[in-house]
Amino acid sequence: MTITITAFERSPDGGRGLARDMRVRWALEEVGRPYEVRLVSFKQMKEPDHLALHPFGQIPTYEEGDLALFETGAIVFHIARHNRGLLPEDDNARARAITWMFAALNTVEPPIVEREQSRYVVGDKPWYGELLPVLEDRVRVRLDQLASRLGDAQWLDGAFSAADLIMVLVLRRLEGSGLLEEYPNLSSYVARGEARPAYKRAFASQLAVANHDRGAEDAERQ
Ligand SMILES: N[C@@H](CCC(=O)N[C@@H](CS)C(=O)NCC(=O)O)C(=O)O
Repeated sequence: MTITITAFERSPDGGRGLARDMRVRWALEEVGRPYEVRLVSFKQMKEPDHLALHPFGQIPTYEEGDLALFETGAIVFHIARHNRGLLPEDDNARARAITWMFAALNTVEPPIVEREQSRYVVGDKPWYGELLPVLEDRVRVRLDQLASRLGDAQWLDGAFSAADLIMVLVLRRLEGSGLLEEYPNLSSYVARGEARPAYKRAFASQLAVANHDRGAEDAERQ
């Protein structure tokens, strides 16, 4: 059955792999499932056809036959359940990997996104200079804890799993902040994720969309 995901027609990150379709692309690449991508504009994302797939008008979505899903945690979990390679076979190890998926999304991602969004939401306020260090310290609390749990391990709990896939991409959202660099073991962990062939294929496919877009803009200017 064909798998179709949605992604930004014009990703605000210009193809740096920070948009959340990257999670789904990487998961599909890890398990060797081909997929199609439907690109949507910001306008289309808020229109009824897309809202029927995603109640919050966001990307990515995932369609496979009669099934339509939204929320990257649920999508990656679905892919991992139905294909080998992203979750351990052993019941307890699987439960622990799922726990880490939730931890990445519910415990580590929120302060990272809060810090990132603050610039867009209140970046022009006179008190922003005082707020930012507070938000950064909230991120550091989680990074301290994560770094101390990860220690010298390669992955969060034994072999690479869907939890690492999500955690690596959550941590990548800190790019440019300098925060990740304060934690050498977390930086190496992210680099290990980025070195995986499936990651590289997923990254290249989302970058190709941005490059195509840039090519079209250049052609328009000429
Ligand atoms: N919790 C959702 C977040 C989805 C999300 O924030 N998507 C962003 C792109 S990375 C989006 O569509 N932003 C545009 C908007 O919210 O209007 C998930 O993990 O799928």
